[in-house]
Amino acid sequence: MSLRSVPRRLGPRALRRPSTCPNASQATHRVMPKWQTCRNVASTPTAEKVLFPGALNSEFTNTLEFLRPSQNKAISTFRILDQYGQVLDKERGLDTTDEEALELYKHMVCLNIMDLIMFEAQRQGRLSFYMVSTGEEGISVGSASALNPKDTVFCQYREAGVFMQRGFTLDQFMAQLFSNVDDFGHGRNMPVHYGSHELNIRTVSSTLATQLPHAAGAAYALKLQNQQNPDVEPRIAVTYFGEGAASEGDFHAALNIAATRQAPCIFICRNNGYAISTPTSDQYRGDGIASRGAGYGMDTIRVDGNDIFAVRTATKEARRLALTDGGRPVLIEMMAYRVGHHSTSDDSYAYRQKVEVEDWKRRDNPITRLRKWLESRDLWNEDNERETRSQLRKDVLAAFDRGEKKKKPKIRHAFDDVWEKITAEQRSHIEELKDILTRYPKEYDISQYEGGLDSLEELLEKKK
Ligand SMILES: Cc1ncc(C[n+]2csc(CCOP(=O)(O)OP(=O)(O)O)c2C)c(N)n1
Ligand SMILES: [Mg+2]
Repeated sequence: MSLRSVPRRLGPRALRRPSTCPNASQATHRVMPKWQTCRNVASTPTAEKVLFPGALNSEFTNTLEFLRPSQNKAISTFRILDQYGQVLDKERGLDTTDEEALELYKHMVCLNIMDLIMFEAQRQGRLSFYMVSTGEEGISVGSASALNPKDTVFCQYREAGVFMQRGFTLDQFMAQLFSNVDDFGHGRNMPVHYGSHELNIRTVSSTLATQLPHAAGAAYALKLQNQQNPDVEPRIAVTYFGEGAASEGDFHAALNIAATRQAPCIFICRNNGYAISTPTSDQYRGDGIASRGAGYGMDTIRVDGNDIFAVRTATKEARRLALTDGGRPVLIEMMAYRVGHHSTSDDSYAYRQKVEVEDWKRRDNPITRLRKWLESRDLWNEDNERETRSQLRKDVLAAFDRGEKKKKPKIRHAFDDVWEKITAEQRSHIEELKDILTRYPKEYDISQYEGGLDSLEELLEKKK
């Protein structure tokens, strides 16, 4: 999806052309919303509407009135199920079959079990780091289930459910978490930085919000591709981020470029109330993150993240909107509460009351809400719950065992994939590393690395 893959006709010159002018490339702007077209006049004596280029649809007024967002009604939160798992609008019904609901439920439970096991395993010193999704399983699993598997996804780090729903296996999770020989990243990332080329999910990056401009750019490239290949099923880009990440400059740059370029991108914010120890009350004064979508001229909705049906329906509709009129971005703010600690490096009771967390655990969460719905339809009962949990626990532990036992990736991967041929500087680093590893065998147990020291030899030979 680099610019180089865009044909000349739609190349950099077309990208630079302002999209608001009628003479802009026909190919890139076949369908234009009316309000975007250029005005050739600054004003007319009888004009009722502002004709300044910066605010095209504003009417004149002689009332001196400031916008006071604090006096507006807060943006509503869309839900389909109430807290007791009952469908609120019986006529509207559901767009999820019983089989799909059961599959979603099992994925959420599996994720929850994996989280419990891996969190404990980190405490035992068996892996270096972990992050749980507790309380947010419905957002990741539900939204992923409403996308096309070919849509390209850019995650933050608390969306293991997206990977699980798309088919990332327990062995693949474990390979990344234990940095073993099967890890797609060759052990070069810290745990929970999953990625899968096959599943169209770009690798997680620690640097907050960098995934947002990446997604906006990918969406713009997809817009061009969708237009060039009308016979191929159109695709969109989707990105996930926390409300804390929305305080980064990259958030604003991404939303703005996606809006001005009308790129088919869904921005999914998981608003879980905290950015590590910073509560939302210290992060912003406005109405959550949804109000910002409106500011960027974007279709926006706020959704109850504890209601997986609402998450699915909103995501499906967002996808439809994202592909309407040649493309447009959509923002979804999914409301949740971060039940777990931020990560295994955090103790959240240092900055929030335990009772607050216990209260949320009891009050509402996506797993119990769906379970209540399943039970009300006789699709689930206590026996199913016990058997499923026991089986999933066995599956996770078996994958854990396999993953932990496997060898580590070749040491040479520490130097691979940077330059085509190793540089003189890299060569000296490799030789120095080899020397240290040879001299201090007690400190560095290289037997656990595939190929031991030979892989460094291999690299020095191959890349001459
Ligand atoms: C650019 C950058 N700044 C700071 C951090 C440190 N950091 C890691 S996670 C995090 C909080 C993010 O909160 P949020 O986006 O709400 O996601 P959540 O953890 O709640 O899912 C911070 C500040 C970072 N990784 N990158
Ligand atoms: Mg957060």
